Amino acid sequence: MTNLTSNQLKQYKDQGYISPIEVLSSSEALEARKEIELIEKKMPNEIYKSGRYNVHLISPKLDSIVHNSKILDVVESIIGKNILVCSTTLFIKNPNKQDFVSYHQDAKYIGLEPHDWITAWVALTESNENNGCMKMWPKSHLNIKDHNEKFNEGNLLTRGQTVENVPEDEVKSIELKAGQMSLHHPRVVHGSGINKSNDRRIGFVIQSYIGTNVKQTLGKNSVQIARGEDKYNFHKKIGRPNVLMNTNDLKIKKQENDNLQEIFYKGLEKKGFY
Ligand SMILES: O=C(O)CCC(=O)C(=O)O
Repeated sequence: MTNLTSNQLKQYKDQGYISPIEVLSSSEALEARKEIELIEKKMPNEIYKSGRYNVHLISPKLDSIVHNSKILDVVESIIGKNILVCSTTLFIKNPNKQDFVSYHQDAKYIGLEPHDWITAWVALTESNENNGCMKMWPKSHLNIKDHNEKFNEGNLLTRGQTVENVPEDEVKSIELKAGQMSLHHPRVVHGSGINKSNDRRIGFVIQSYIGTNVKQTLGKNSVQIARGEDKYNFHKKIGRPNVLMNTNDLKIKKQENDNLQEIFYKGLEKKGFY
């Protein structure tokens, strides 16, 4: 099953990303935003900084996006019919802050091998040049690049991973309306600038949908089955939340996030904010 055109599939293969793809209505996107903001109000530290990962494990609204059949149909046409979800991240940029994301390749540090996986970036608010939308360097997915680890102020990445000298004239802005998504390849170089608007920019990022053949080489990740069957069984399976902020689900999220910290900071004593 797919709803991608042959041009879109070719774009993914040649350029390393596809955008925009309609997946949610604007009211569904707003409902998800409201659920995030309710969690922030009730448990202010729960999804802050390194808590931003795996919020779908405590939020039925975000979980329903992860398992949305429109998204899975598209993902299936790229990585095949057996699909696991190994993590999600909230990339929130609040107004009047200097938050940004340096140019980087996800595959450089996430530990998922082989690269039969894909990231879905779902816009829960509009994402545009003014509020710091993602920017992709087309065709950069063809090889792995060197990264500096800068741990710099405002950088939303764990180690401040940075590919230097990205040719800005080749980079494309990925502008999305609330409810649209982009898909990107594990090796495509991407980043984003600061939010100069008066509202938040919220990206709910399913990072990543992986094929069942994909291993976590830097630690362990539990997964949900999104579609199909898992004959490899490389990863522990976890369930889906029925209610918001259930105590047991909060524990599972914490455990999964502790595992992610091991992966992100493997081999380092120094830790960043995320
Ligand atoms: O949300 C952003 O600006 C960057 C997100 C990102 O780096 C990613 O989805 O891999």
